[in-house]
Amino acid sequence: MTSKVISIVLGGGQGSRLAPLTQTRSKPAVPIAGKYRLVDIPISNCLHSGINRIFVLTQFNSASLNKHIKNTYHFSTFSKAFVDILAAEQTPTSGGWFQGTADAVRQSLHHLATHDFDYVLILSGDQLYQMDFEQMIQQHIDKKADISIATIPVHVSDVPGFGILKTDSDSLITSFVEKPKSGFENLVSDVSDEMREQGRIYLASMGIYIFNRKLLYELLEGNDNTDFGKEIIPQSIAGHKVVSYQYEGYWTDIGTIPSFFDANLGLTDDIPQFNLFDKNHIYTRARMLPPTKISGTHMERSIIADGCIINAAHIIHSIIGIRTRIGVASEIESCYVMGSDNYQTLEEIAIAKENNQPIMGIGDRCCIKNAIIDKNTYIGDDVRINCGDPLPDGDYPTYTVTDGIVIIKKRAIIPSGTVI
Ligand code: ADQ
Ligand code: ADP
Repeated sequence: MTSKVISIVLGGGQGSRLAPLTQTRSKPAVPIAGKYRLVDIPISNCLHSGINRIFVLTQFNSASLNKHIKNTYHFSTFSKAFVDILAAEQTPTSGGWFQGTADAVRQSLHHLATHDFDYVLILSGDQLYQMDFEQMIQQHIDKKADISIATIPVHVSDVPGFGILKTDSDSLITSFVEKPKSGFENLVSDVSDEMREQGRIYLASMGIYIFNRKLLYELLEGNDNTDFGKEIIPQSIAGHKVVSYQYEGYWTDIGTIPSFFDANLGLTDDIPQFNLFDKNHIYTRARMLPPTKISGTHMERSIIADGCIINAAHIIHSIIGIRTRIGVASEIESCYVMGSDNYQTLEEIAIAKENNQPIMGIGDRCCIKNAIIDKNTYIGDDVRINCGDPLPDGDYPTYTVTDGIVIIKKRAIIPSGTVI
């Protein structure tokens, strides 16, 4: 059944909500959880569901995304499996940037044409969840649906951020309003007791769709509708069988800095809602890094990736990404440190120290709280980041503050003694 499915991962528009993490890389390439990249989540869900023909649509291509996909997803030459990146491109019939989700798929349809498939599974690239798409496809076939939408019960406070819908007793979607701002009381759904107790009485679209092949072409060709949520889905309700596939597991949007930060740090919980240790684990690049070396550090609720050299005083409620170096007596609390792409040699470190320049990683006696430290940053000694009064939002050459979270930009050099 899944052999008849092609998956399209919507890798992101300009990614401005994740800026500055998306300043030099495309959104699917943004690192998460210390060693993965955003795109690994939808791809892993597909592979665990038996779907192995995957296109990743992205607004601009970055070397790191290409490299990551090329180095990670290898398939037998005897299988039809692939993970291909489709970046917005200029062709004789289109001008460049994708105008929205539907436009992105429209501009990519010609790449699908030569493949054998009956269904297209469309996924968002910025969500954290583990879902078996095989069950959703089975329901789509059993119910003879034209379009299926994965849905999840949400609280009233979340309603303005989602496509909200109502179904009949057979899961057929009878109304759909994209991100309603008011007057949505009539959209309350009949949910399970458990969901009602949690106040989750509205059904939201998860932005995960299955389309029958022929219908997808009909809906996208010959018009200039740009979005699934704003146009294609609401317009399809009347004339087509649009069915809800209800999901009640953990699912969260990670498209903004606060949600990205919370989702990452949430992984350090005792029993996190998103379980990295599940048997259906997330795939990523096998890097063959040395094991992490730690000395004199008190650690609580933290995840430390491979290849780190850590001498900090304490690390609490934090994720420390691959190849991170942290100097002596430093204190790290509620941080996501992404790590580095390479190590400095001992010689480079000695030269930097002679010249009083910071080495890659975090120096000695630093205090860093509530921060995201992007890759390949050089933070000197005695640096204090977000360890005083709450900071107002703002954007500066080496860092940005968003909702009280400090994001140190990729490759930033923060001289010794700096206070942010
Ligand atoms: P949003 O997530 O707000 O709502 P949108 O901004 O269209 O919708 O993004 C959907 C996905 O497509 C995201 O992963 C985004 O990065 C990606 N994307 C956006 N523009 C793109 C482009 N031009 N090219 C490539 N990828 C692009 C949608 C639905 C709602 C639903 C929520 C659930 O519209 O109905 O409730 O998802 O999160
Ligand atoms: P990201 O999107 O994570 O910021 P980049 O675009 O910098 O990543 O590319 C990351 C890849 O480039 C890594 O896999 C790493 O192997 C390589 N790379 C980046 N900088 C260096 C460097 N200074 N030396 C060696 N390899 C590097």
